[in-house]
Amino acid sequence: MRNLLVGYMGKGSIVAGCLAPHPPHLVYAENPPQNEPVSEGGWEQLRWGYESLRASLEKVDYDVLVILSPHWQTYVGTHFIGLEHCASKSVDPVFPNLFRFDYDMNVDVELSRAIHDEAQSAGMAVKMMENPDFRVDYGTIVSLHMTRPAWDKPVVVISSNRGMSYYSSEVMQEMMAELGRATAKAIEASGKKCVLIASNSLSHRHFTTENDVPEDMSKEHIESHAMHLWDMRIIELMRAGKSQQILDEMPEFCEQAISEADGGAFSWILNAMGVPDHPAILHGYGTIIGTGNAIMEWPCHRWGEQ
Ligand code: 2X7
Ligand code: FE2
Repeated sequence: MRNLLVGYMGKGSIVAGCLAPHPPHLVYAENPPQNEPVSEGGWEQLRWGYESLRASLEKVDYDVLVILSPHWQTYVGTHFIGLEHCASKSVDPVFPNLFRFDYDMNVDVELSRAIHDEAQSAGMAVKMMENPDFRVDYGTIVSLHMTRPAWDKPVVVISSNRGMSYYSSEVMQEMMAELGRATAKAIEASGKKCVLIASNSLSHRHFTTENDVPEDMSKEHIESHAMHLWDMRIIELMRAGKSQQILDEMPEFCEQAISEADGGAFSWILNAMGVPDHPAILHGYGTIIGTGNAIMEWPCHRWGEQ
């Protein structure tokens, strides 16, 4: 008898989406064994926010973490890590005093390739990254570590094609909408349950000098009132489920708040989730060297039940 199900999986899903910022200060403050520098803590509100996100994700059944980081910058198309295993030391180029981290991750190359192929079919410029000496960017590593420090789930790592820097915010948004739809389509066909991570800060104006004690919290605050107003506006929109309005305001947000959403991760995740009108959960907010950072969760796995 012929098995008609062979070759067709289907019914995979995005079970949660997360906004998971990646300042290396968070890992430094946690003092995990993988990181060389030692701290006295700091940025607790954000680290408690991550604790709350992790507790929430503990209740979710999932197979893979899919992440897009603005620090893996590829100017000719969107790239996907195509190596089964990546392990090395990551040193932050701006904060080598805070982040020298031994990472070790397994990649779901099958799913990476499936998203790559869907994006290619939609007309996007894409590439599987297969250089065995490739060093994973610290944005990817910090967000993955803070979301799941056990490093026991395979990951899909997607680059930022810098559409905004190279063309315009409108082009960036168009490309991330396409990539988001391709991501959702490939995940559905894969049969896998995925947690998506957009690795970026909100407002991104930062201090230009560092204190002698980086974790001295008496020196930490938002860079300006204007940045605070933008951060609160975007958080309220997420909490109200107004994803379309966020996408509509994205060009002004990126320009006026110098937002790290310029890398496309935020637009990508909203589109992958189908531009949800369901509210996101705020797990934490805080500043790091003046930048605004929110830890958010869209609990997509619950939406079918409502
Ligand atoms: O990459 C970052 C960031 N996005 C924000 C603050 C501090 C450092 O690194
Ligand atoms: Fe960053």
